[in-house]
Amino acid sequence: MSLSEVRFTAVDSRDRSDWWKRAVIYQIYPRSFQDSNGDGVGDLRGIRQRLDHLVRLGVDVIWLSPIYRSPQADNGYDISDYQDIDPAFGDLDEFDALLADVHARGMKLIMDLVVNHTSDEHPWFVESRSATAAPKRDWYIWRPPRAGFVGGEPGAEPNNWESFFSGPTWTWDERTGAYYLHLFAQKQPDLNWENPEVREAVYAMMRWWLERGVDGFRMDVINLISKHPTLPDGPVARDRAYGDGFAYYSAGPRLHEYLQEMRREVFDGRGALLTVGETPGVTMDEAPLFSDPARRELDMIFQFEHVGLDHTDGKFHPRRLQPGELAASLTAWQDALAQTGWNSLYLSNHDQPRPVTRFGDEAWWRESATALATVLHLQRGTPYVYQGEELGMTNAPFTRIDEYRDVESLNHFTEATRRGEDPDAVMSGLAAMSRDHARTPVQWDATENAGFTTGAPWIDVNPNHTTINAAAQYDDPGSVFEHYRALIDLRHRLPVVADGDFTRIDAGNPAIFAFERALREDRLLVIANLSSSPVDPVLPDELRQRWDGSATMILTNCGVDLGISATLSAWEAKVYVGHLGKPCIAR
Ligand code: TEU
Repeated sequence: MSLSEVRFTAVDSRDRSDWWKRAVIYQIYPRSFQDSNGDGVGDLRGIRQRLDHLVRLGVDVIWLSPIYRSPQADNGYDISDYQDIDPAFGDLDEFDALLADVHARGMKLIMDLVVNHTSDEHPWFVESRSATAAPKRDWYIWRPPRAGFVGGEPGAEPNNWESFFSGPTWTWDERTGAYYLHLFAQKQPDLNWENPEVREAVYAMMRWWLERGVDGFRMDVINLISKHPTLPDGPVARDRAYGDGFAYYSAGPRLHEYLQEMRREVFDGRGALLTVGETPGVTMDEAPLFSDPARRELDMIFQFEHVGLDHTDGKFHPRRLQPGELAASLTAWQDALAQTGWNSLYLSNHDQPRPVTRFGDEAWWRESATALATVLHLQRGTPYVYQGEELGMTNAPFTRIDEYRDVESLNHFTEATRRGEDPDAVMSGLAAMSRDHARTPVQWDATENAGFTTGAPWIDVNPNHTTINAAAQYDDPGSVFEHYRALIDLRHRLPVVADGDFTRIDAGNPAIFAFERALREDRLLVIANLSSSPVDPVLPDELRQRWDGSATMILTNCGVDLGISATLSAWEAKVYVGHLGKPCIAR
């Protein structure tokens, strides 16, 4: 039976303020999406040229990584003008044209909001660093050297925190004889959210974008905007020069106050918008505080547990996951937000390695890419597709440091080798975990540079674009792209996908991720083998009795249906619909 023959409980989604529960969001990293002018860097006009790819895929919302004016020290996450477009990407007229094109196709567009920090070239920081008496001095976080030290000498930093991008979080500024805080690169000074003028300036900028017509924001490291007022030292791991300040710079005492204030000042009374917070390190206890609708903060957040499972001594010393670890983590988050709050579902973004390489198996490329997508998209939450994921793009085969571009990777290489780590070992860490794996250009076709640019791309195109590319996958019913399209279609058509409860099913083997979704009488059953060997599911009797004979398979990455208890081949995934009571679910 095909999906079009199955009828489900109708849920009226008009006027739903939580419309985003049935939406799928597509992240564009503009620098690597499509170049239109041959300079090797993707741009806004390039995005406009490729919008039909997104229409074909069926996504509802585009999240645009930063396109604001920026020195590009962190590829645009270092903003020097929040109300202008970087010339590398276009200008405000081109942006308006893009927004109009997106809206004309029935999609929405959300912007990346990077307000934990600015660029050091932002006029606010230029003024702040100019004099201790400057009116904007207090817009950033300035501190004197540690007592007993002379500013600029080793160990004189105000505290021992290590930056996300290696080295201390403090940079000495000779002119005014003080250190400024930067949790990320030196060129990304942290704003002082304690200062009400800073908050008002941010809110005014956000209102300006909403008035221009954007549909919401993805908020970069939003759980880091409130710091512990005394900025205490963090614990120091063995053999490390710096401490971990996470407990003191994340989830600070005023975080939720700021988010509630932002909601009132920016979003109230504006209709169908979307807000999603990026919250690294957030715990299951904290998560509902952000996305409980009654608290009036954000619609949903990105948690990081499953993308940290393979870290050992930091992200650049990864390990291969054991069967079942990924599913256990995702299940725990389903359970944590079952009653209150809402999950953002993702396997990748511009900061993470490619999921088919990391969580799947390139030897089972198509099967593992589609199995991972199946278990992700059919959970409760809002799925995010990162550009190229829908094509099963893989990690880059980089072997030399000069192939990498990312400030995090380059700083890590310098710091780790300076500390005495074996350069080959450092290169293996990058080969597994560098953010650049997500940033190689989208593989549109098999031509030179994959159809991304007619010039020299800013980062190398993956040579496997000759086989892995969009043109080869359109209309091929077995392709990764068509599988993603089918999953997105299921969310739009079946209310049980968007709104149903989630229950993990123990299928007798940790490699199997099986779960059931339920909404009133509608049921959905997902059974997937997340391993490269065949496995026999042992399903609970109660489940078999309920499903055997009545299960209708509506999607598979394998082609055959031998029933819900059949042996699963490597990375096989299948989806069944069923019901309680009536043979077919009528509205
Ligand atoms: O990332 C913040 C973050 O915590 C990570 O995803 C980060 O990239 C990783 O921990 C480094 O190992 C956000 C953006 O997504 C990222 O691209 C920016 O570089 C960062 O904030 C600073 O704006």
